[in-house]
Amino acid sequence: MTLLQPLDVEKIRKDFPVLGIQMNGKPLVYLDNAATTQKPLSVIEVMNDFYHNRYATVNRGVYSLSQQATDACDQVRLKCQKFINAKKTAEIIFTKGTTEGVNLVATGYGRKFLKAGDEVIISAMEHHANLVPWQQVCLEKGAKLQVIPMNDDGELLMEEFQKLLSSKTKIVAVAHISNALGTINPVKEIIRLAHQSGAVIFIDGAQSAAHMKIDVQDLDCDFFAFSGHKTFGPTGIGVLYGKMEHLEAMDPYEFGGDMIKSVTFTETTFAKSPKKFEAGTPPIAQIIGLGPALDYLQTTGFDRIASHEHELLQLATKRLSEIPGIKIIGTASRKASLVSFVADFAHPHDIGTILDQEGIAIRTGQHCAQPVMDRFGVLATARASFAFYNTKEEVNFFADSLKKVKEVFQ
Ligand code: 7TS
Repeated sequence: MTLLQPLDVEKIRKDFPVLGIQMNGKPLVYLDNAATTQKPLSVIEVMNDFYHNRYATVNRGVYSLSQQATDACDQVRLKCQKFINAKKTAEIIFTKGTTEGVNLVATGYGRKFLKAGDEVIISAMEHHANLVPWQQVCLEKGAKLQVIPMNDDGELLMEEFQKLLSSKTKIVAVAHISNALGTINPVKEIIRLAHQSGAVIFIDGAQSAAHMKIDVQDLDCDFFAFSGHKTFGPTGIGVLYGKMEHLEAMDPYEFGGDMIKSVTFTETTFAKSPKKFEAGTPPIAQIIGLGPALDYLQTTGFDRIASHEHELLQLATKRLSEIPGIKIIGTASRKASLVSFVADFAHPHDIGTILDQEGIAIRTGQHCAQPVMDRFGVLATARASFAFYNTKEEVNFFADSLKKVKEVFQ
């Protein structure tokens, strides 16, 4: 066995300028990575350079500036293909983010193929982005939305999932990792079971793509979506992967320029994927910014990222468990590096506000997962979510500051 070279976190932090700023007179401790991640210089600089020196539209111009921008975007599509090990670049669709990826499939696939009496299965821990689009298409089509329940640790009940599956099941849509609980779902098994029932399966990879190696061919999922801004890239760009056979069968999601083969006043024929799903001028600078973000993750290495983040999770879990009155919500045996918690001494919002005075950024609220809050009987939680650039010192400072919050309220 080869020993894993640990991450040089101090060196990494220098690549992320915002990590060096002060907030409320204290060094920023950024622990809201499940919401969005900070950007390395390589991303900032490539976008800056594009706007300064290379800006032009794509796909249309005969002039060199536009051709170069088109080539740069094509290169990023290729990078995305390799990043998740898709078979073809035509299976990579640029979206605004995970939310658009779900809507694109719920509309382009769900609206086209679902019929009254069909069933769609989601899980009890979905972000609203992977719940509402399916709920709405089910309402429209007279299909039934079924929900895989979870246990008190925030783990899906796989026996219940098996019971829900039937010949009526047409689509299964599940988060790879829960943003509210941190649970890593057994997606490979979920995909296998869904396929056994003849359903297609959509994986919401918003919380996984920055933390583990994704291999869509190995997973054998039909669709996989993630967001650029959660993978150290720009906002306004995301990736939807779909198996070619589905993309060919699906209807376009939006209509307009750049997605057609021919147009008359009576009819339109559409271009092939990915263009069929990318109407209008794409977010060119954001696509170009996504490239170095994925490079940064690859170069850092997912095995080293996972190992460092797991240490942060263990430390945070231990330190929080030692503070009387704090209850961690989400205690699955396989967890990503985030801790969601409530305290009997303060409301999550007060915790967030006081920690902010210490320069610590955490998210508080329902995390766009209201049914998860209902399941655990809480109105909101406080959530600290870690990335590979966070340090043990930051985790300890966060836990020490929580103790101070407790003193304020007692
Ligand atoms: N799915 C999951 C599991 C998510 O965590 C999020 C965003 C989305 C979908 C939507 O991603 P978007 O990039 O399209 O917005 N989650 C969070 C969060 O936990 N805090 O802010 C956004």
